[in-house]
Amino acid sequence: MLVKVSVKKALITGVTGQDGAYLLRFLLEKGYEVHGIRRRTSTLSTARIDDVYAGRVCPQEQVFMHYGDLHDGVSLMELVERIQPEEIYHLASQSHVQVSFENPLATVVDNVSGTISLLEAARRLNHRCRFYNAASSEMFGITPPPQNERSPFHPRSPYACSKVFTFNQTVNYREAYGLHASNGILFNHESPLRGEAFVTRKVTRAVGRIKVGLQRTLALGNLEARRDWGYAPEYVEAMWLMLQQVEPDDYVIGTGEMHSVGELCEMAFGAVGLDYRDYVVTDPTLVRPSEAHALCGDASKAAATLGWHPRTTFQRLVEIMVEADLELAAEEKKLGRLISSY
Ligand code: NAP
Ligand code: F7E
Repeated sequence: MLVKVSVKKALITGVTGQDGAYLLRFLLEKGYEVHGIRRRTSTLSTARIDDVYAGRVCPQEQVFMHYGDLHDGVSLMELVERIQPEEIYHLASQSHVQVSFENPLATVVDNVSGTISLLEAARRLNHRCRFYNAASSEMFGITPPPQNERSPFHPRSPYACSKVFTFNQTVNYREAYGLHASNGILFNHESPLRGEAFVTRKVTRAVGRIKVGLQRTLALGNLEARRDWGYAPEYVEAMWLMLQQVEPDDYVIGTGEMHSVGELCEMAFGAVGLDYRDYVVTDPTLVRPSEAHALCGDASKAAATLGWHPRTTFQRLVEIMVEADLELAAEEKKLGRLISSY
């Protein structure tokens, strides 16, 4: 007689993004049945997960994709009700800080309303569902580093303001309804799957193209800004660990090390024997109206409670990204055309 072993069901919003793609693989490896929410876009946005989706990474009955959009609360709630996930990882958001200055309303409305709809949907599952909210180190803004769970928020962009709201809303659902809802206050985390509009990937992509002769200069904004950059696959593990705890809580996740954008350039260009000062130009239009100047995470609570520790150094992270983007650039050169990445 065949006995059907029940597997845990997880729902990931933002499954087509950097973190969604790593979390999807992580949960599949743990044996979860994973449901992902993607939105309809005129050009396909599933490149990061196509190998999974096509059934090459896992059996197709282990992964399911659904259309949904952050501003369509009705369909989000209907999806949660239908899927009945034990864990929701809410990662979808307009996640680009600079863009949030240009599209403040869309950023805030989507980020905030999507989170409320999902929290409300989780609440209606009557304690059968745990909830992870992707909060952000950007919430600390100009609070001096190092920042931890007790540091005050001083958001410096529409994006950061929206994340403060979702953070508080998540805490409120925990306190008001006893929902197992946790906030991950993640500092910047990067990888070869990082979107090309974020500074690490913008730099490593340019390094690859400049090295093979396909690009001459790289325009950047504020070279003085300092960030705590970690390796994304390790950060999705922290999300999962938060939902495995008996009690829900909020955790800072970061490496505790901070570097400037200038140092990032020095290391990335240096990795292929180039001096960034010969290629990087500054463009005032890329400087933000207000900036979070220095962010550095003190993740000692996550270390003590979750047993989470960063493993990849900044130097190794930069090497991983430069190596991947050198390969991509070499492929572009061979094909004679730009390969649109993420
Ligand atoms: P990302 O690569 O920009 O991915 C964002 C995801 O959200 C994509 O799947 C995107 O879909 C989806 N999305 C955006 N707007 C949507 C909408 N209106 N409806 C449905 N889906 C929508 O971001 P990430 O780096 O993976 O980050 C994941 C989450 O963590 C985000 O909430 C981000 O704000 C937060 N966070 C990130 C970092 C970091 O350093 N990466 C640090 C702290 C917090 P498309 O693919 O269709 O665009
Ligand atoms: O900028 C400076 C820029 O866009 C980092 C998101 O995942 O992490 C990310 O937000 C720094 C900033 O990331 C350029 O001014 C200089 O100081 O890579 P970024 P971010 O703004 O820190 C947080 C934790 C999130 O939550 C967000 O979702 O680099 N910078 N020149 C530049 N940044 C960009 N993008 N482009 C430049 O040309």
